[in-house]
Amino acid sequence: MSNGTDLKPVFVTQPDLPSLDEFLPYLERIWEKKWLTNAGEFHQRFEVELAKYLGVEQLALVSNGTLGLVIGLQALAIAGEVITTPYSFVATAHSLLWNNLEPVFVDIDPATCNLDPAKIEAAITPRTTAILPVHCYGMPCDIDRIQQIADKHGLKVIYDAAHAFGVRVANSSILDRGGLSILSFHATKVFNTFEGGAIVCPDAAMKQRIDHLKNFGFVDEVTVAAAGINGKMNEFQAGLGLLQIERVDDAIARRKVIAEKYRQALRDVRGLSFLHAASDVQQNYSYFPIFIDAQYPISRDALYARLREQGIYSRRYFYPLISTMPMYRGFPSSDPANLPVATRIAEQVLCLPIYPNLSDKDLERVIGAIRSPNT
Ligand code: T4K
Repeated sequence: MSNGTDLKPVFVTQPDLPSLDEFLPYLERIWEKKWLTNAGEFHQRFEVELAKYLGVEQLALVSNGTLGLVIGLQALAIAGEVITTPYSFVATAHSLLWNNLEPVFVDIDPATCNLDPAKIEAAITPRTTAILPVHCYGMPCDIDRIQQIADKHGLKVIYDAAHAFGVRVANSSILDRGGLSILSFHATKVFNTFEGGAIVCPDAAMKQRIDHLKNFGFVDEVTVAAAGINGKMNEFQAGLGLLQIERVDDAIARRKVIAEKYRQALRDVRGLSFLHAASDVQQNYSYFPIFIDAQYPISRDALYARLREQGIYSRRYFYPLISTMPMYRGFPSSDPANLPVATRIAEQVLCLPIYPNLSDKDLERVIGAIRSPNT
């Protein structure tokens, strides 16, 4: 990609991968056994080892996070209206449309960029059956308050935890809260298997239901229990996943160094602000969003363009808001007057490059470009 400079492009993220030498034995084993997918040996091992790593009881691997959401909603038999956030990647709301469900958008809390629990109850109607919150940027939602509201109104909770790999609060995983949590292992995520994902389940019965749903509904060779889909993870992905478990702690540690460097170097810049995690949150540093207000010398979009000219490809996650997209803007809850915080934050956010291989030199270059946007 040409960026008008001789410098190597710096993307918002870059996948963390083992060496080819490390992956070769996995490939050789797949070629030798000729068992490529459908609950192969790597798939079985990866499910067990990943659950252990994450500190959860049960999980079902899936081919990507989006299908994880679609299948999770089916597994919980969600119907009617679902309360969710407009401030996310489109897959969150798309999973509702793929299940013929109506999204009801509720505004976010500016301190976390997650669903604002104080605004959820006003959006509940007799047709509401579930809440689909997102742990945006891996910042934990207010899980306890959301659960209280859900219990009071008899609603299910399904977390989009695509950004929340390994996130813990008070030393306990956030992934086994609510009914189900869906992870993404897409190339751009903290933990990647090229494409991939997992559904964290509360018990073996739910895992079995999901295992059927992700395999066309097959219970055995001749019994199809549900109109399932093909959401299976293959052996290539699972083998890579096994290897990635060994690497992810180091990857998160390097991300933490980068995040702290950004905070340190940018904290005195007028017009910039950051999110702050509570002290008991063990973060994964999956994204580094900054928020740009009128006190910064140039607008958010001007900074985005200025960085691109210098080969720095930051991203405006999550602009535009899902509720403004053509397939969503007709829903009553999509009215911007209903979503003032999300509307403002979407205009202010810029996610900076953060990934283990980001060199100190490139990091300094990004920091310099933000500190002096007019040079
Ligand atoms: N829920 C939430 C909250 C999500 O954020 C996502 C996905 C999902 C659900 C769905 O999960 P999956 O079905 O994807 O498992 C990216 C990702 O494609 C998407 O997975 C992710 N969220 C979203 C936040 O970001 P794009 O359209 O921004 O990706 P793209 O291709 O522009 O990549 C961004 C940058 O990453 C590139 O500029 C360069 C770098 N990159 C990307 C790829 C694909 C690489 O260096 N190598 C690569 O292979 O959506």
